[in-house]
Amino acid sequence: MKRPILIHPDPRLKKVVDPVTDVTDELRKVADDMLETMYDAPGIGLAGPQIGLMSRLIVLDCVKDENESPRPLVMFNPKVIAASDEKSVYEEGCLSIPEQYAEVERPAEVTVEWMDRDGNPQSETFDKLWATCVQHEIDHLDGKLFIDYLSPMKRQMMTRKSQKLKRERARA
Ligand code: K1U
Ligand code: ZN
Repeated sequence: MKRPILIHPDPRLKKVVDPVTDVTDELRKVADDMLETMYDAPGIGLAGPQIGLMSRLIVLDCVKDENESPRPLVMFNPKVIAASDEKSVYEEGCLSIPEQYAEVERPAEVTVEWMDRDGNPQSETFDKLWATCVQHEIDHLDGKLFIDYLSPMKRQMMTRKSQKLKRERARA
């Protein structure tokens, strides 16, 4: 089932959300709904708070090539345990700030630990778009948006545009 995506500004997108203590069937169903919502959007990642779930759950799949098999990842309590000194810059977007993009600099490689959908611990080192996306999604769990890396003026401009779009969508 697809879930509605919250649009910035929304107080739920600014909260640090709670760890998951138990991977229940209910949470597995939410993760499946999040993947469906992400693929439909379309997007390459989605975090719990974006659908109003105030728990540390993210999903991502950065395979863009249609000839490659999809690689949906479900991460409960994801945590960056190591980050490279080397940085990379990507033009980021956010499904909660539609139609707006900006370059953000982040560590080029990160090692992430998480719990998978069976409750088993996992870890992997990500690079390129995967590294950017997993950091963007973990930021959502800490109430941080990609516009928080920009100048106050750019952030305000993008917030105003998003507010306008949100109002228009509510009226439609
Ligand atoms: O968290 C989100 O809001 C999802 C966001 C993730 C993201 C994008 C770019 C850099 C870092 C993180 C998106 O998926 S925005 C949409 C998007 O980037 C995209 C859409 C279709 C095809 C490919 C990418
Ligand atoms: Zn986002």
